[in-house]
Amino acid sequence: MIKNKMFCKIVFLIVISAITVNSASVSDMTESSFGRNTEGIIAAFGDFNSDELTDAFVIQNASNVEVYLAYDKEPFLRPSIYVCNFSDFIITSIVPGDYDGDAYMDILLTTQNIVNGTPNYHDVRILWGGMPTLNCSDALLVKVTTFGQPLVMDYNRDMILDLFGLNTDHERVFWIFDKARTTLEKPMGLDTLFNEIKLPHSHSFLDVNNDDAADLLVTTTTDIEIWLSDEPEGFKYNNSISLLVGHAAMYGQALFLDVALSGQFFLVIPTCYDIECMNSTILIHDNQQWHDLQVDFNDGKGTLWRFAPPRNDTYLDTITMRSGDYNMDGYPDILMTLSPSNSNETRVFLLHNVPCTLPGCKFYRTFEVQWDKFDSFGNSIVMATFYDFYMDGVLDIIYVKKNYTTDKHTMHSFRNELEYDTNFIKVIVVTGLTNPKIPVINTTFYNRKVTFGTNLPGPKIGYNTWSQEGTYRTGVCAQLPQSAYFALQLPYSIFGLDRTPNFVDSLNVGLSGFSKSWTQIIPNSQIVVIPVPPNDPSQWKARLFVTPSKVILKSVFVLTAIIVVITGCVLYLHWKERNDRQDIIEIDEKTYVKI
Ligand SMILES: [Ca+2]
Ligand SMILES: [Ca+2]
Ligand SMILES: [Ca+2]
Ligand SMILES: [Ca+2]
Repeated sequence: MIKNKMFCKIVFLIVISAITVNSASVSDMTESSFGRNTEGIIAAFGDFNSDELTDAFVIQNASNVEVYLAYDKEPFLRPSIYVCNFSDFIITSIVPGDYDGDAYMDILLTTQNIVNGTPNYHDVRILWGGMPTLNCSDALLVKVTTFGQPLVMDYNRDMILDLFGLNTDHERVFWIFDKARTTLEKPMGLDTLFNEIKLPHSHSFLDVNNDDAADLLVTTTTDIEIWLSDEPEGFKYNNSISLLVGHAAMYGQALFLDVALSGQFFLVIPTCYDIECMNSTILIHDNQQWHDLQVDFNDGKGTLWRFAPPRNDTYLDTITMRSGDYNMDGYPDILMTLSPSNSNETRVFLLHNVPCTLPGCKFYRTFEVQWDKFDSFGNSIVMATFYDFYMDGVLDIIYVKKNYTTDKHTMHSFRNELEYDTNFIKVIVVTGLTNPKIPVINTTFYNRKVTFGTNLPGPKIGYNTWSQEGTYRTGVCAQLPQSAYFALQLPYSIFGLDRTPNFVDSLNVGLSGFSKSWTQIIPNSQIVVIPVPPNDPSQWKARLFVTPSKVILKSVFVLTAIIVVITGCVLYLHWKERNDRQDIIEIDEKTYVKI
């Protein structure tokens, strides 16, 4: 009997140790993300084939566009049949979205001619979606030509995406698309009264005055103009935030972030006080005045770092912060490309959003550079951005490395392994457009008839909740407020809820001047909000996909393993006992015979 118990114990220990080993793995996940197809640069994200998995749009050899479809198994991003190779122009940016209102995602390309191309002039071409393959000849037609890349937004709240930018005469205009695939150019007007647009610009499309309609924020060389949306069509100039603070020499791309987890957007902008960025900092506007976040760029090993000074190179032509909540505490962190002060080498770093505790703090949060976190990436990294490979609400990282000898770029990825289990909600607001021609498709989660539509810029998504300790928490995110110059924003919002396993009290979505709240949201769920019809929020729907958290999955696994082991032990002991009894009976019989 003792022997049997020992046997069971050993089996049990083996099972437990197998589970523990299984949970420890390597952080570099390039192979499991891209397989061998690493060449190219990431240009945008969007669910091209309507299967709820966010696909990536990749530019290869400067002139080819390829959709890397997302899968729930390795490799997570794979090249697809959606590919076009062009020869007479280079692709400067990609913005996926629905530009003809047929519910299928189209691919907007901005391009420059290889021969006679002029810097800053971009031709806009659209590859229409909904075909079994891409019809590459769609791109022969130049829809419009813009000075600087256009901002993708929705001018007239019809869910068909439109553009804002400068035309070839350098006038501010909107280009409005319709179901007939025609383009209407509408001037913004009053050009002469305003400052010159900064290029590369960081225009944004998000609601800043809390009326649930996305406003237009225009970046000029000296300020940020706020144009409010107060009617179904168009924008009215309201005020400007001056950028003239402390004699800065150069500004990077502006971002609007809920930096302090207060349910309010703050304008954050990377700034250099000299053209070599030797004195770099991040400024925040608290809606009254500017504050220097006093980010420490000294790595503690004797090197002073700076923002990579803009140069004529992919991803490096402007200073860009890409935001995402890396440690799931609710506060948005940022990824940035930095250079040491003594060379032009570039590397990427995570800047953690932390409380500001120094005596000189003017604002209650700041960013702290994590110097060692991405040591494994090595040098010549030109860009890093967030992407959720495992669809578990934890943001992993895609980074791009440049080989300066071959002039080629390769894509790599890094798995974000949090040591603790955190909770999140992931929200995507789609256009809600439908098309009767769309057949039944097999999705990851279930079979359904229609797509819910595609990437939508402009919605405001917020939540309110009480933590277990009784503290109030509120957060807000803008969906796809920027799309030009490799902003690489994800089409969904992830709210890190830290370790709060409670229901989220309310989730609010604001769009086109209307809003709706949903209450008692289960954490660790992905919510698809379908705002149909846009002007009647009582009919808006939220579809919920629950992602079991790592702890629950592990518990289920451990429980199953224990049950298997115990059942095995019971069966073995039962068999053993029957055998032993048989022996006793036989012995008894022999003994009886002898007697
Ligand atoms: Ca997809
Ligand atoms: Ca379309
Ligand atoms: Ca529109
Ligand atoms: Ca964070």
